[in-house]
Amino acid sequence: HPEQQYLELLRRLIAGGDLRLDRTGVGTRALFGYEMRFDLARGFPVFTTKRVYWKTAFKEMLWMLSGGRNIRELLQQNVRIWTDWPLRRYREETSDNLTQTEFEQRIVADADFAARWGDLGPVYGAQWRHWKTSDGGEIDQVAEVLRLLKENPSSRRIIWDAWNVAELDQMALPPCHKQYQFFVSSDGRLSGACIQRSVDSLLGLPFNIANLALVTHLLAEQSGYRVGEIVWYGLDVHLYSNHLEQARTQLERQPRIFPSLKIRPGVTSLFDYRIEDIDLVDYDPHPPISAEVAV
Ligand code: DHF
Ligand code: TMP
Repeated sequence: HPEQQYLELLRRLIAGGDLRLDRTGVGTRALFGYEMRFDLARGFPVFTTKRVYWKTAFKEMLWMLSGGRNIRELLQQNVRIWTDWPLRRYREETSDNLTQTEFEQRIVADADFAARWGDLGPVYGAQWRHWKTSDGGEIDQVAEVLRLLKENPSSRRIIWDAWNVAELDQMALPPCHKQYQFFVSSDGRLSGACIQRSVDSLLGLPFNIANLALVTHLLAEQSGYRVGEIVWYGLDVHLYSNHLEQARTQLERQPRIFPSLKIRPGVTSLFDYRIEDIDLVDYDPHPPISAEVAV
């Protein structure tokens, strides 16, 4: 089963990961460099050995594709995975001790408050869609990828990149999944790859794989190709020390058959997709496993 690639990673991290103290102070077991490949014709790679909240992940991907950088648009759809970082900044800079829920409600209710405190800086969406040029213009890298897929599919430059060195210091977190590249094979299949510099193997990674697969499907749909593979490269791939038990639980489980992705036909632009247009059918995972995210 293709999910064994992921379980093998967890096994290696538990058995032989290098123990290192990290930025968050939690501590990780880490290895440097890991590759996984999934043939999208064999099902949609959303892991089954725990429930992955794929709708939350997909909403995050659509938000990035829209150029989003404020958590308000996520919270309006009940997506809370990015709240911790702006909340920490708010608490530090105001010494106001709002609860997470109070902070989130205020972001949704008050547009001015959201503009001041909900902004993550020029993160993924901002770089993908609005990379700033030195002459004051901007580049839509995603539109450029779509153009190349249609006009020059053998190009070796079908890339978008979020690692904007000059703006890293303005971002709530520097990009983790920092570069995407696409490839059209001679039989008309689109493959997508992602390079991820830093990988939370328990929490972030299942979302990152599902989102790489989703965006590859959506690009294929919009440019008239069938889907090929996704290829994922992680560099600092780690397991937080407070995720060890969860990883062991997951390793006791047998992977199940992958679901399939259904995209509503007739959406004419990549940027018009809404979550209602996308569904996963026959997803039958093992129960959820909860874990704390390191901030
Ligand atoms: N920091 C760290 N330390 N790890 C991350 O994975 C991470 N990911 C970020 C931002 N910063 C991060 C953005 N993506 C969750 C999943 C993805 C994500 C952030 C958080 C998460 O907590 N997932 C839980 C709950 C999902 C939910 O509430 O819907 C999960 O069980 O998958
Ligand atoms: P870092 O900036 O110190 O590397 O911390 C970022 C942490 O967030 C790290 O554990 C990787 C994790 N992460 C993911 O795994 N996937 C993601 O999509 C994001 C945003 C973060």
